[in-house]
Amino acid sequence: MTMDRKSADLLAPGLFQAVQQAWGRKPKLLIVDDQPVNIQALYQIFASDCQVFMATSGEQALQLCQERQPDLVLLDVQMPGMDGYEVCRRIQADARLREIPVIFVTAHTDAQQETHGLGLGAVDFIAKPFTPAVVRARVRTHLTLKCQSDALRELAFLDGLTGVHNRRFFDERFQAEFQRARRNGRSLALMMVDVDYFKRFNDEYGHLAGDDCLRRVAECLRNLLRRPPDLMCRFGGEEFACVLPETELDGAVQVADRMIATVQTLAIPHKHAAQGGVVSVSIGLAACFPALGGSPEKLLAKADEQLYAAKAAGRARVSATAC
Ligand code: GH3
Ligand code: MG
Repeated sequence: MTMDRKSADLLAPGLFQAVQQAWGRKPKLLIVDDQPVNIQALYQIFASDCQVFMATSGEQALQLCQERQPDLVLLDVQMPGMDGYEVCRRIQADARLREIPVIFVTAHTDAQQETHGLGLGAVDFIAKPFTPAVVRARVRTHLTLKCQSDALRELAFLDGLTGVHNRRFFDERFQAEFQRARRNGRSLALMMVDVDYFKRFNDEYGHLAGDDCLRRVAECLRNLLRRPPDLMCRFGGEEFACVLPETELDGAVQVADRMIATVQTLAIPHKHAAQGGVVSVSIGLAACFPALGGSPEKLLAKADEQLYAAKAAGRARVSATAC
């Protein structure tokens, strides 16, 4: 097969290199068409640059979206059963899916149809029969945009000082983890971790030293939470919240003890410390089985109560309750 220079460039390996680098993996592309021959044609264009998933019906497309979280969907409009418009509407209606860009690939591209599809939230239209170079170029553009918006979203959930997740992220994820624990009948533990006598630390060493201390404590806590579903964030000021899914009270107490000990081994000098002349933390811990009742707010209030108890009992310790 001969190829002119331009299409050879477009088929060169590494077409999505920048995107691939940012994500640390190949982009995930879902191709939806009821005609396998159309899927095959699109597959050949992307097979080497993307991880490609294929669906021949709307229902299958939605299922793959849930299971695989593709980065982009190439969606046929006319399909028996659920058509492409309905698939797009359902993707937009689902909070877990709505960030996935949808490009319609259709033989019927009059202005009215395009307006309708774009109104449903699609990002682009490609006319059939398509030109491979055009399809590649459009997909590349929209994958790049998706990559950039993912990065911005991630940034919006990070705390600027410490680099750990922020309160906004906690609010979303804590609710979601509580519901998940309720559904699967597992225990959920919440820890509130607070730096001891931090006001005195700032007064003694200055705010910049205080900021540096918070960064080091945050990094230390984060390194101690190793299971993938564990979540740690800066709750506010010198207070951090840790959510430990599928963890019962005993296990969480062990993690808390390790946190307290490890923060002390950072050996950050603190003239007015609770113990040993170095910065320490106190931890309030509460664990519950959401399937038996309760609410995220109640669990948070319990962990807070325990934090006050740990402070009142002398600081640099954990106080815990099952609820
Ligand atoms: P306790 O042991 O009872 O927790 O006492 P504390 O002094 O740690 O608690 P308090 O709530 O009285 O003071 C918290 C201090 O944390 C006050 C505030 O200036 C400081 N702080 C909050 N956020 C930051 C920050 O981002 N940087 C710095 N340097 N200080 C902060
Ligand atoms: Mg404090």
